[in-house]
Amino acid sequence: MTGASSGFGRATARRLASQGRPVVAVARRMDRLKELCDEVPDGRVLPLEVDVRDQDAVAEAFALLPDDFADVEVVVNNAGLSRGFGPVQSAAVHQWREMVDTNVMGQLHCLQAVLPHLIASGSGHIVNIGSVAAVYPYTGGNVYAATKAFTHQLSLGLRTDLEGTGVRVTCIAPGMARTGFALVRFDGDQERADALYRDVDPLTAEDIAEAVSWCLAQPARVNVNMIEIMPTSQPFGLGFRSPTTAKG
Ligand code: NDP
Ligand code: 8X3
Repeated sequence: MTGASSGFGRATARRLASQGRPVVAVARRMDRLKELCDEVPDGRVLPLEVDVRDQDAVAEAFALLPDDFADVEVVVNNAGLSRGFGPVQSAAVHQWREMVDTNVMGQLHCLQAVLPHLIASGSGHIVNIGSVAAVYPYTGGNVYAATKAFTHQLSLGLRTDLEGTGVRVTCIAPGMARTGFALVRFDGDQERADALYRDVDPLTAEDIAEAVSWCLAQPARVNVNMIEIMPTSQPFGLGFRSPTTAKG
């Protein structure tokens, strides 16, 4: 489970551990991962401080998993972020690089580390977290949305590459959810993050944990390719209403 220190990842790790699954919880903030471990009894969560952008660190972490956690059956590729909200013509290159390195390369590093094991086992399930941003554009979404479109297409591509292996691939595309996501996007500006959700009753991290859990629970013959989940109050990309529209 990558990105297990917050939001979807944390809720999903909690959910899967409560079902008796051993969970390898990956993120950079060890203090948060330790909090997660404290919430889950019986040592079912193994906290691993790994930056998914670091290919060698990801490979090493997987290769050195202790016996109780080594038989990986499910990979939830969830670690990801957005930086900035400006139009592409005025964006900062370092923000693009961080999003691409995390959302695109990070996912690939995790896949590379774990796929040989899943294929050898003849089963397993990869769940990639995409986004409605990949499908419904909004101003300022540009590069972030494109990294998520990568995830959607990669998921379909994986399905073809893994034909006959027994390994399943699912992409879940959530809409607006109140997690740490907006705070990261706005570099810790809580007021801006809160403003994003003002007119929306957003999804919760638990809503997405429930979707992941449901996909995993399907019989082995069933592959859920894609689930798109938006808040009821979000019919558009990012739920934006222009001031004019909002007033009617
Ligand atoms: P959070 O900010 O709450 O969680 C993001 C998680 O990703 C954190 O655990 C963070 O851990 C981890 N992470 C980020 N960078 C790295 C890295 N380099 N290495 C390892 N872990 C990393 O946001 P969400 O839970 O909302 O986001 C989870 C996923 O869902 C993301 O891929 C996001 O794009 C996607 N998403 C979010 C939506 C939303 O509205 N919230 C909607 C649609 C998709 P740490 O900082 O400790 O490393
Ligand atoms: C995050 C959803 O709409 O805030 O992927 O970009 S959105």
